[in-house]
Amino acid sequence: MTIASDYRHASDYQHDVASYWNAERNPVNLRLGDVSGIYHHHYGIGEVDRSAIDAAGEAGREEAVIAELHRLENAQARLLLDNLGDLGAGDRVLDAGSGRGGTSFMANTAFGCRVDGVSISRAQVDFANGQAAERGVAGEVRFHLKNMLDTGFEAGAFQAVWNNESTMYVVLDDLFAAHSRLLARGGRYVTITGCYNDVYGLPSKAVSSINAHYVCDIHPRSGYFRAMAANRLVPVSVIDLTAATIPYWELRRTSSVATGIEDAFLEAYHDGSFQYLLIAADRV
Ligand code: SAH
Ligand code: GPP
Ligand code: MG
Repeated sequence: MTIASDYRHASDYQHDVASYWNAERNPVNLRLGDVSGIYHHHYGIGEVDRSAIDAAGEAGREEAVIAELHRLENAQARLLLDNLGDLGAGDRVLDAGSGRGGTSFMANTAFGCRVDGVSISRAQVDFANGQAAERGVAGEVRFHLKNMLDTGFEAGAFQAVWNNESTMYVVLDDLFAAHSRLLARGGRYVTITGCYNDVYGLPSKAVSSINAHYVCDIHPRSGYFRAMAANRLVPVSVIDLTAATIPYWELRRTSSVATGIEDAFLEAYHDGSFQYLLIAADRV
């Protein structure tokens, strides 16, 4: 498969991002997904439940840690969904940068709504559509190989749009212009994202290592609010999840599925150069 034939209008950078995700098979994502059949590419929030890990004993520790990391990643997606507002079976929602589809399936289960997910990676789109068929929801949850900056979907067609850890791959002004066009008036936008802290200054060494690791470009916190204001998106809640995500990283750091990026996240969160935020906004 050539990425270029899939993706004629992508920039060279977007080809690199697609290559990363087409090749990605990290146990930290696949083994966690295997726990319940919901596959995520985002991090976790909440306190670690030590009781399940301790009860498992030495022989069961590895599996118990993996199940616990998965539970914390599910909790992250649950919080995002809780901020989408009242949605029902008649609504249509967009998962922008949908990965292997985990948050999309959770949204469909929670609200009965129709979900469109878009990813720049052919392998991810195929994986997620396979999951939709297996789960018997292919008529309601569909994944598309599309650039989230240029989906071609009809203007105003979506009651809600979210980015779960996918804003750091695009220019925010372009992203929010696209979302503003797709959202119905009164619709809701939610992102959970890592951003660098304007008070620290520019990206720290640890933030720069995270960028290099994932081929992404973490934005400053202020960039979100500026680009939202310019695109008819009015913040209704902002939650600093930094303290809530640290236990996930501490547990992951000592687990069998650590990838080596854990210390950069912990350093960046502890030195104040980086923050994990949820931002919800209304399309006015
Ligand atoms: N939201 C998912 C996946 C996050 S990983 C989850 O929470 O599990 C980041 C995702 O952004 C990947 O699926 C990647 O393919 C996607 N992505 C990056 N740039 C993109 C673009 N320009 N258009 C669409 N998807 C993009
Ligand atoms: C995806 O998670 C990582 C990102 C979308 C990019 C960086 C996110 C920030 C908040 C900065 P993953 O689950 O694929 O990563 P890993 O393989 O490390 O678990
Ligand atoms: Mg992961």
